[in-house]
Amino acid sequence: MNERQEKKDITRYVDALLYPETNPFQTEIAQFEELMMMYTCAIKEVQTKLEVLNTDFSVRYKRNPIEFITSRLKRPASIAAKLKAKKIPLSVKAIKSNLNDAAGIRVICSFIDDIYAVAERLVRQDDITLIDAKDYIMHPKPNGYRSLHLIVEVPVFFADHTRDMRVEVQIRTIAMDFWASLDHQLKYKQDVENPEEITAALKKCADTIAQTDLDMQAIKNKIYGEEKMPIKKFNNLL
Ligand code: 0O2
Repeated sequence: MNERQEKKDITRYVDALLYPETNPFQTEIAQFEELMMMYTCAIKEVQTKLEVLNTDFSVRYKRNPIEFITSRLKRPASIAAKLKAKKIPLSVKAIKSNLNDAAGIRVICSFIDDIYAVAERLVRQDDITLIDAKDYIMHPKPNGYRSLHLIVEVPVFFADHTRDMRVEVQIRTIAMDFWASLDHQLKYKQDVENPEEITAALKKCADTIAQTDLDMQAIKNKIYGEEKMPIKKFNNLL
């Protein structure tokens, strides 16, 4: 590199640091950070709604349908990989328009009917719009994965504007979560010798766990009765 080119590069680098708004790369980073901040706030909004529901249930029905709630922002590498898989060039605009799961909340319930009770009461709230629902409990994935996935939109009030933000809410029982966590761990182990055998063994575990969920639900119905926490049909909500 000659001296002139080197000076030019240094000037560009210093300009990028001093005047980020004039540098396209810096601007994109700033916009990405702002978008992630907005998703973080959307997670807070939806998580608070779920916590309020859980508290209300505990007074009204004398039990908590939610065991615990976790949340995550999708990692930049996962965002990039998902856009690449969809053959969409990486940009902040592309994330906003094409990804529904940059903000994610996982709700772990005690029993299967709690999942639908929580989902139904969340999506019927005035400021929540249900964008999509995938019921992998009624229709498990071929590998045995079970969970209810909702994409909801919630308005978030920022300092000088309001934005409708999308959040993916995955709702499942403790048993379904136990299986999904281990399945997730095993998927990253690339060097298994007999993948078909492992897949079949995992599917068998998923089915056993699903039967246990149904048995636990039956026991709960005997103790609490089925009418204690009425459930509306979830399919009617989309
Ligand atoms: P991570 O790390 O959880 O974010 P779409 O989002 O609609 O374009 P996609 O991604 O197929 O299409 O959505 P889908 O099927 O509703 O589910 C995506 C998410 O569900 C995954 O997110 C996982 O969290 C979970 N999931 C789906 N299938 C499985 C499975 O077989 N095993 C486990 N353990 N989890 C599953 P990500 O983006 O893959 O990862």
